[in-house]
Amino acid sequence: MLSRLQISEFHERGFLSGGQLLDGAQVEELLKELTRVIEERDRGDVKQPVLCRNLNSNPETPVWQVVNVWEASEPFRLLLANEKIVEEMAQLTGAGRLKIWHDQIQYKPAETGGVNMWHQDAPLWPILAPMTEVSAWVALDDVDVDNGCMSMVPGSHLWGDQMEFIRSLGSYDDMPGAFDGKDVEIVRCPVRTGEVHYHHALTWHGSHTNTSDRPRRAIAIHYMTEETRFVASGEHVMKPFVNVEDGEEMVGEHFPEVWRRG
Ligand SMILES: O=C(O)CCC(=O)C(=O)O
Repeated sequence: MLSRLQISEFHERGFLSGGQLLDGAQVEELLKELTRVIEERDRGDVKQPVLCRNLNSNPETPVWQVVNVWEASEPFRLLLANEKIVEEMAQLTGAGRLKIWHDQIQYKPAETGGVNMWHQDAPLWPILAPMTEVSAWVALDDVDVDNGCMSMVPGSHLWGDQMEFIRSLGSYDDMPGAFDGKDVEIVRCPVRTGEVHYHHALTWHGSHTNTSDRPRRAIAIHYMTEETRFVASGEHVMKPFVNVEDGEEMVGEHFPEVWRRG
């Protein structure tokens, strides 16, 4: 349960540390499951996530991206409806109902993990409207400056869709100190193993390289509320799973409801 102060901090800054969520045994179980899902990714006889791929062409230094691991793993499915997350997500969004848009494992291997370039989530999700989703990002390792923690720009969720400008940045280090007359402050966001961190779908964020000798594994769970509608003109890896018409509420077996008020 978040305090009033934490909720107003989120509305002001566009992100918030939610504190401890999982104990060591729960994290161990999820890490084991992640390893299993990756190892079994080519098997036809076990449930698969929507996407499980190595983004790096060198198999010795993989960068794993797994989308909807919950569809392949019961412990990850249970995490979506974790009592603390959904209660706090309801506080942050004011939702009457919460549904899963999708989840995504972010696994930066030791020493070789690359950059996740600055972005806003919502403009990369053009099949959803309005741009009000909130994500819960759960660390499965201690994530800090050395192994590629996320950075956030406070207040940027109030500046609208600015992906055209963000895309114009040449590299991760090119973020300027000001944009459109506003200060651009970069806040590093370390998150310890088993802790949760929240961010708004319009908050500018990204993460730098992992040059440490430790892996950096985390799962981002992206939540929708009852106000989220399908926009048929957009494209996204989850679009083939949508079974509603343009403008209708996003519902369906691939977008499970995990919380309802009352
Ligand atoms: O884990 C990262 O580096 C970035 C995650 C992210 O972009 C997100 O959760 O929206």
